[in-house]
Amino acid sequence: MSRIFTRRGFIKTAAGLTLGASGIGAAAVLANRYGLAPPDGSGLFGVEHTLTYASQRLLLRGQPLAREFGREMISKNFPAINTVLPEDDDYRSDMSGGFRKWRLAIDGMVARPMEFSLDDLRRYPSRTQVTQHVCEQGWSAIAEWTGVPLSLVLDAVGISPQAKFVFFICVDGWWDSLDMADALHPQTLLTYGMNGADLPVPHGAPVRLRVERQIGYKNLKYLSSITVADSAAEWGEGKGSQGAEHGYSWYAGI
Ligand SMILES: Nc1nc2c(c(=O)[nH]1)N[C@H]1C(S)=C(S)[C@@H](COP(=O)(O)O)O[C@H]1N2
Ligand SMILES: [Mo]
Repeated sequence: MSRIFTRRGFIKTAAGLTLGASGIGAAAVLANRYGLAPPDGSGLFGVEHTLTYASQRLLLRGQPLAREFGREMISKNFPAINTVLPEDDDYRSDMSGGFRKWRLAIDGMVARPMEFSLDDLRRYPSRTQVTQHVCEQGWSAIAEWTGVPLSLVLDAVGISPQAKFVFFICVDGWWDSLDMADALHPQTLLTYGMNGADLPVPHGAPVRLRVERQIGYKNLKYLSSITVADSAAEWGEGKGSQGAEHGYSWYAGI
């Protein structure tokens, strides 16, 4: 008996020492084992990204909602930044035609790859939410967003149980991804309406992503296709987003 206890004590102490000495490395290993490692979790800022992501994911396990506001809080001036009109010729001609030709393809690890027109998306139950957009460049603004919860569309195409990421590609070449927790979060919308009107072109028409618990740059504008995947390795440098290749954190929770 006592030998077993001693042995347990030894294991505990050893584990404690290891954690003390290289707690950060051990945390990264644990995060990996429990699926809490972000795609940009290696390299110079990898440990920091992993710790942020893993702790946010544990804290937010119950999928709490981001704060919503009353309509009276809607900002009079909501800036439009970066791309405000994609250069793509097809986009521009489609824009003149009221986006009748626009299609959102969803493929990858899904049972039924599909293409959705704007009308197709509008036929799904919609959600409207007044939320605050926070840009990493130091401004924030509140708007009302209307769209179809991404989870409904992912249900329609039937995502594989192995799916880990949802990748988004935009007309202007931006691309990024979400983990399944954010992809299936009830406030994550394929957004076609802003402040009671059609989503304006400078804000990403015809359809943009709203992902309310992450910072501005994750809210992709001008969506053109979506791919469901079980790994980020095949995408660019494997860090999960274009931004992560330029030093922005893949996971940007707020
Ligand atoms: N496709 C695409 N998505 C994008 C951007 C962009 O330039 N292109 N800019 C990002 C950034 S940094 C922010 S803050 C918001 C800006 O959205 P807004 O122009 O509607 O304010 O969109 C994000 N999504
Ligand atoms: Mo931003």
